[in-house]
Amino acid sequence: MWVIYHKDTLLHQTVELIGAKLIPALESPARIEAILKVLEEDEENTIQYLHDKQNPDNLPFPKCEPLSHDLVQELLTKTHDFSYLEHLKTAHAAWVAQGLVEEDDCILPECFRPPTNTTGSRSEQPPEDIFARMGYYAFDMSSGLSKGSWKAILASATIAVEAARLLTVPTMVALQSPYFKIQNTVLALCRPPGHHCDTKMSGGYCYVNNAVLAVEALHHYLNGQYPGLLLIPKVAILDLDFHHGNGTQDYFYSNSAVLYVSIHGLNEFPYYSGFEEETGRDSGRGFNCNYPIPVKTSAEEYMAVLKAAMDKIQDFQPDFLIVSLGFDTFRLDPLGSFDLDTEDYETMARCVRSSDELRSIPAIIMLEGGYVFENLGENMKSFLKGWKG
Ligand code: Q9C
Ligand code: ZN
Repeated sequence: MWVIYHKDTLLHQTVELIGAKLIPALESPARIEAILKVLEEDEENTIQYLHDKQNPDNLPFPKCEPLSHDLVQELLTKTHDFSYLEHLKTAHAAWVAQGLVEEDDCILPECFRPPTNTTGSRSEQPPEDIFARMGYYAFDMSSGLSKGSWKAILASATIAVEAARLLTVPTMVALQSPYFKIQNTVLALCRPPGHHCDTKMSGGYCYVNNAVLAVEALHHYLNGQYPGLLLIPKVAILDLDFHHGNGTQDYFYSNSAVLYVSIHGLNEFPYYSGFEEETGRDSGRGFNCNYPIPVKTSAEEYMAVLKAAMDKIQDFQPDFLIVSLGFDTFRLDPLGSFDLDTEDYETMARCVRSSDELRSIPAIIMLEGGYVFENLGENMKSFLKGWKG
């Protein structure tokens, strides 16, 4: 398995408000460290350490557009609000400069923008006050910023773009390098996660939507390969995180070239989306599919729903598949309530790859949530075992 990792993803470290308690955020660097450790133990994995400047293009691809950081910026600006990105980049340092916090503290929103405030154009604007702005650009209290957050957010985005690059390259080099013919999956160790983030609001530990970026990056790389043609690939996004990916759904809601399918906890965070009747808008109608399932759902019940979701995806005949993979469906997860155990991830992945057709779709497995870091490595290993078949 190709795995993409960047050590800057570890730099983001915050606190969050759960109940009435301020605690170190459950979404922690230890999550990535735990997964990486297990992946490094298996020599069948090819791990690309993206931060390795000595060897920035350490893959044996003869002719392909190298990863460009300008491109990551360009795609970020295309998919997210410009002043939101500026905010993410500068807010922490601005608070420190104004003496509101110490450098090692993290910052949290305090006053949110009331959605019913429609008295005038001023209320639509970000507040002048840097302190207040934190609440304009967030929808909950699990989206704090620390000193290293922006670097981590950027690394996470870069991983998503790199995953798309690696996936589109093989179509070009397959004939020269037979090894890549069988290589149709990239595992993107993104952190922070992305699926709750829309174009201008962080929340649920998400700051930039990595799945959205990956789709845009696929467009970029494919069209670079075949200049003169406009290729609009069909992309299916399968969201297996315990929580509904409101940001991803939102971005593609009117888009018929992207099918969003999500299985998630019923009446759980983020609370205001993920219902069955959300099926898409305008030409995107029919290309959004939510499977909210009740708490305590057993592995057997879960797999039946997943089978239905995979039928839907197979009917769509996608050119690419992005799996937004969260391990907060694990039975011990503090933020989830399904009854899935480590071996069930193997079954889950087998189900995603259960036909020749499904197996042939080039895929990005993209990390979203999952908070029991002690089990994350084994759960990922189990999923990859099922994926390889
Ligand atoms: N009482 C992801 O898994 N807090 N985000 C929920 C419920 C936010 C989860 C609190 C959970 C966010 C990517
Ligand atoms: Zn989640």
